[in-house]
Amino acid sequence: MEELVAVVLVVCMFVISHYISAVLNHSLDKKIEVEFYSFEVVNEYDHDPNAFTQGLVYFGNNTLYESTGLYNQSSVRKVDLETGKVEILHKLNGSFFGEGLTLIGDRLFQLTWKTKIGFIYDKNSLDQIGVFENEMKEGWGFATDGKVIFGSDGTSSLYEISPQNFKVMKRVTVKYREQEIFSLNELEYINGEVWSNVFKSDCIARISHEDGKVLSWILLGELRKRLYSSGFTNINVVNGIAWDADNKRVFVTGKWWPKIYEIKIHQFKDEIGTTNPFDLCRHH
Ligand SMILES: [Ca+2]
Repeated sequence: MEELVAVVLVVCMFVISHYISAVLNHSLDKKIEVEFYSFEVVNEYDHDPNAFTQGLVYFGNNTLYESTGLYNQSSVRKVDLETGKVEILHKLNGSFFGEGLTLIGDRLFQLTWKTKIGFIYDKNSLDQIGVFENEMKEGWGFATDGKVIFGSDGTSSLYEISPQNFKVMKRVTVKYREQEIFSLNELEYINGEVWSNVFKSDCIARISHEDGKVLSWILLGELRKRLYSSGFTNINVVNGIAWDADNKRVFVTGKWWPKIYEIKIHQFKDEIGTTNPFDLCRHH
């Protein structure tokens, strides 16, 4: 009888140890599923500290286009990257709150926050040459791959919008694992991914626009902390991503930030994959 008990015990231990190792392997798989990136600052440039940045686009020749928000203060502007000088500024009517901005060909498309009205400008003069109606709930972020416009409206939706008639052609729900990611804000299309600032967080979500899956996170909290510790205590949230495709440069800034940063990102090497990204991204 004792022998039987011993055999049963051995079998049980064998089964349990296999079960534990299967669970561990499973969580190990999950660990490498999501990637996290830190960054280094390659260059920093002056940025108008009164610009409540809502949209940032790189054009070429060190030229940026920027959309700024707040009622009675909204604008679209052409900015020299290296000096921070605002070369052309078009003020919006005070009842409009400027939001996302994107450039297709010679035309800039700017969202406004709650009106569902957007404006079209000539990129050279910033003269307003048209208006469009936006079907999203609100206007938050805009970006393009040159064919479609990607849009965000502060929810967990990422939209594909026709640049011809501004109809929504596709909508995906953005999720990290099974959790919806809300407050998608300023956007940029980079190497097939849509990068999105997440409002009131210090992170950029790198999103697959095919299915809305968050592929990885870039943690920018140190940038904001760096500005705070340099005495810039009036700054608002991280917002603004621009991409120089020719020279592979990423630029980021924030609302009322006195600087625009060119960053290079680095994948985390340590075992951080099981950490909740919301702890890492929280606006401290
Ligand atoms: Ca952008």
